[in-house]
Amino acid sequence: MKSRQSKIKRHTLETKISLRLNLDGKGKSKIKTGIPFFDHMLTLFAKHATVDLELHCDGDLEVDAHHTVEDCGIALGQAVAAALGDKRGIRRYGHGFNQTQKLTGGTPVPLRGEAYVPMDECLARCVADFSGRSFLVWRGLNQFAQKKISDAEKNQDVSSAFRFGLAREFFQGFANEARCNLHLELLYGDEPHHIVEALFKAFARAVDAARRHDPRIAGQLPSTKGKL
Ligand SMILES: [Mn+2]
Repeated sequence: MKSRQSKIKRHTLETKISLRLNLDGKGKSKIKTGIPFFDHMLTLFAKHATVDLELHCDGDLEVDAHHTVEDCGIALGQAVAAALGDKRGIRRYGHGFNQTQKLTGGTPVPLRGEAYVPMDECLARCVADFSGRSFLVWRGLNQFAQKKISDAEKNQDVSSAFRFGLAREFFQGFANEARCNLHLELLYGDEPHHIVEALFKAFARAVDAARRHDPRIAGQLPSTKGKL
């Protein structure tokens, strides 16, 4: 089966993004967004989703990180949608639970679709459905919402800025453009770097599970509607 690839160029007055994605890659990446913490998140997304990702963003960081983070989410969503193509033969859902399944030949194979990811004291869950409909559910981070933070917290490190709002902008942009249903939940956790990293890793694992081909439904759409 040939690998599913896409290329996105997205230029606005706020950001200039070029992105190449191989959905059937090996986890290699080359990321440069101008925000080292965000590079770290996208690098581990490629690694844990086992996709190849090249992303370069020249954004208006003199304003702040907002446009860069949101627009990279948009571009990645567009790239995933383009690479998935007509979605024939894919599993479609990234599971949020452990499951065993009988694949062709009758051998029970544990799915790698469990998208609960721990990160020290944190546990994050992501469940995705590349349904053609956009919806983001964002739970468990209300106590970390922008409106609740103190001035001291506003001036913490970059991972704090992500925890207090930027990460949500990324995932909203992704869900809109990949036309997927994305449920992200922080079950518990405290340290900002860990929280954001656990969310990105859970997201990666859910995408990994959902984009895979299931040999039992080769060539078929995973939907009773006839369209996804
Ligand atoms: Mn880290």
